[in-house]
Amino acid sequence: MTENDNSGLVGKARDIAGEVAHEVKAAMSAGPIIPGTPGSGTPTLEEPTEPRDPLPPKPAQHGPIPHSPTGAPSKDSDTAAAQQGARLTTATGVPLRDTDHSLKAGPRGPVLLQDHHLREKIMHFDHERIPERVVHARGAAAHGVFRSNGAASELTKAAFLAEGATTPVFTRFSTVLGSRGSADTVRDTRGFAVKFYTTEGNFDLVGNNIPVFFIQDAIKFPDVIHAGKPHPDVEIPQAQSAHDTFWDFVSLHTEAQHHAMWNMSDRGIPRSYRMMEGFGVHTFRLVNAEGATTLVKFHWKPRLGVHSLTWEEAQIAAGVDPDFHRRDLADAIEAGAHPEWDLGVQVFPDTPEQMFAGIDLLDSTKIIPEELAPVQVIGTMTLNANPGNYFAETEQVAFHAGHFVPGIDATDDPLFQGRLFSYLDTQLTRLGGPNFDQIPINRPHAPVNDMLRDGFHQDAVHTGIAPYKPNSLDGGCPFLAGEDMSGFIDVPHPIEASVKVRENPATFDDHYSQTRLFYRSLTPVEQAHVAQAYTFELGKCYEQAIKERQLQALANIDAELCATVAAGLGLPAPEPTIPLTDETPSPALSQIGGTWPIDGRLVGIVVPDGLQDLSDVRTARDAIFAAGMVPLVVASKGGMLTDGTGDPIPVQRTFLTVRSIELDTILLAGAPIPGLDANPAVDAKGAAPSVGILDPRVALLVQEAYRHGKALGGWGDAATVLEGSGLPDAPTGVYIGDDAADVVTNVMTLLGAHRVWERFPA
Ligand code: HDE
Repeated sequence: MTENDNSGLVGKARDIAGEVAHEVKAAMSAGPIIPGTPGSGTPTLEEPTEPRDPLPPKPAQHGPIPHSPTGAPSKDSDTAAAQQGARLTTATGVPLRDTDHSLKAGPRGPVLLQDHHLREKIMHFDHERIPERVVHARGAAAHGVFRSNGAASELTKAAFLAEGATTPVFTRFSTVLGSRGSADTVRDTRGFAVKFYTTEGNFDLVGNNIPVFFIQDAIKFPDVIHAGKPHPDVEIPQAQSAHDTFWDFVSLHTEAQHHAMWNMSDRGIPRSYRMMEGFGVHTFRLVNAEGATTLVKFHWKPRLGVHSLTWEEAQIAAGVDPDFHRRDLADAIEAGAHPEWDLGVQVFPDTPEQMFAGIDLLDSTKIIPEELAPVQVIGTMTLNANPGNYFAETEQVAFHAGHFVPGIDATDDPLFQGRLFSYLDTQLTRLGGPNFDQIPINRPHAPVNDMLRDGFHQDAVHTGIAPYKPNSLDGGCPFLAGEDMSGFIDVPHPIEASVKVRENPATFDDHYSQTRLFYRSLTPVEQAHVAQAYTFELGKCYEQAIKERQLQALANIDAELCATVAAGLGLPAPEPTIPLTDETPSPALSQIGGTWPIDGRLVGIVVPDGLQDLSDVRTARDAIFAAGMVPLVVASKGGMLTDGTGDPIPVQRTFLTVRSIELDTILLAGAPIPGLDANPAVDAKGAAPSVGILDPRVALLVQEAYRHGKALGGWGDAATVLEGSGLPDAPTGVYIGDDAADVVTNVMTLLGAHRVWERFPA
């Protein structure tokens, strides 16, 4: 079995305890995994001809946990292939002996209309696509489990939040603006949607990685999305906000300024889905067993910390690896580095005015700083398996902000109220009818007896004759639930008696002070990134008036920020039109300054040609695996590295295929001379200062990694690579030693801070 060959692990026993999602880690522990294997079997050179049943999925994959369309547990396996038998058939199960030739009147045709297999095959292919989501079209998802610690059981009667309850989940991350095939690393908000398959029905927490939203009222959603999407005449630019229509809207509709600032910060370019916070954004109402209510905001806190790409990394990745985030998620899970988030709540008393510390809890453009209302952890989510089929699961999953369970309820936030309509409605076109809840990934794990009948794609074969209430013909079934066990009980919350109006409360009027609060809570490095992002985005706008209008908004946020951006645009910085408030910074909003686990991080080991002794490389690989990271060996050409003593070492990347953006850190096992395919004069990856001595692709690797604040390490002649790549003398965050294990230990310490922040000018 080679390093990339996991076939021996297939079929290992899986933990399907009760309803809980699988722990594939046990199966993976048979040996370290270099993720990325395309299938569960190792292919033969010749096309296989001996009939055999479909292969099982890879060890780190499974499908939806099987339930009937109406929520009954099924004995089916979530790892069984949907396709059955060894032979090719039609959709109706008729065996076929030829799928390469149409039925023709003689070898030279014409083709005959009676060829059912031809017509069925083409007809089905023609309809393989469904409409992509109008927003959040591009995404990646994983299965997992949520374990409650019971801390919320005083606040809510929701069964899945009782102490010790474990609940299967399916979580989908996404960008907002781009089409389904767009790049992952664009500057944008990320969706963070979790479906909890609870014993009381499905609960969906459909949030984002940014705690505020562009608009306060759902009626503005089409406006902000039309502004952010590509220009309608030429459909440019794809998946980004650096264009006139976006900034036209944001600078006119200034309640969008706070969210826009978060997008311009490092939060807009996450390093990984695994390293993002998630926010429910709106305020929710919890109801406990006694009927008492509390208002809460939901937060997901990643155990790996919140980390971002640099803007240059994000741009390179969008071209070199547009699948950067989905690959990262799938690979980490396959490598056994199961990402985890703590779910927490900020808790507020449910007072009639629904305000906290002077902040309106119904205004989704506002946060409550964590220093005023700490986040209390109520459980932990672990993502531990990849989907078995992208379309069936990630594409067809249907989240709905109104999928509540008993004990969780909506508030009157006008943004949320509009979502309650939208998420049901959108599925009618996207998933082709009203029965989308019966698609396997959407099926509840609780009994369903709903009196909803028929319609497109009805999967349930309902029995009985009385899908109405009251009835006696079906024995009165279904019966109503008692109040103690029922969802969708509207908490008797008083509504301000008033006349019908189309207006916002006065507490929604301030659009700038929290934007300023966010900016002032960032460290100088993060603030510099914000200024660069505004300068870049506005610099991409064509119209002068739009740049000037947005500069006016920045003047109302922070004079220094405005001046920096104005200087970059070559425009004068305007004076503020409102008095600037003195906001107390919220340190919790900064991403920098701590140390975090490094699970699943990718470590490149660059090995020069002809290294006589590979024992240091083996030592480094073992230490990297032992730390829960993934080593990728990089050499001048593919194949195996051998030194005649230990096991051969497989090469995962060559100087041609590697790029710095996919590596969190680089270890140099010496100084590689130019590979046979290196051509400094024409190589797209550029020439090094020391052409002829050092492979130019390695020099570029080191230069980029250094510029992006990545830790570097090495042994042997590694120091000459640093010099040859043009790094400064005594570079910070670089550890060169004699002992490979010692180098790995030191680089791991640096990696814990995510980047070598000292390298960034503030
Ligand atoms: Fe969404 N949103 N949204 N949204 N949203 C959709 O539903 C909508 C909003 C969010 O991975 C759509 O099934 C309206 C806030 C996520 O499948 C659609 C408004 C937040 C996802 C829709 C909002 C979100 C969606 C498109 C203004 C964060 C992807 C396809 C009132 C709290 C879920 C679909 C997935 C998807 C409507 C605002 C998060 C059209 C009308 C605020 C993560 O129904």
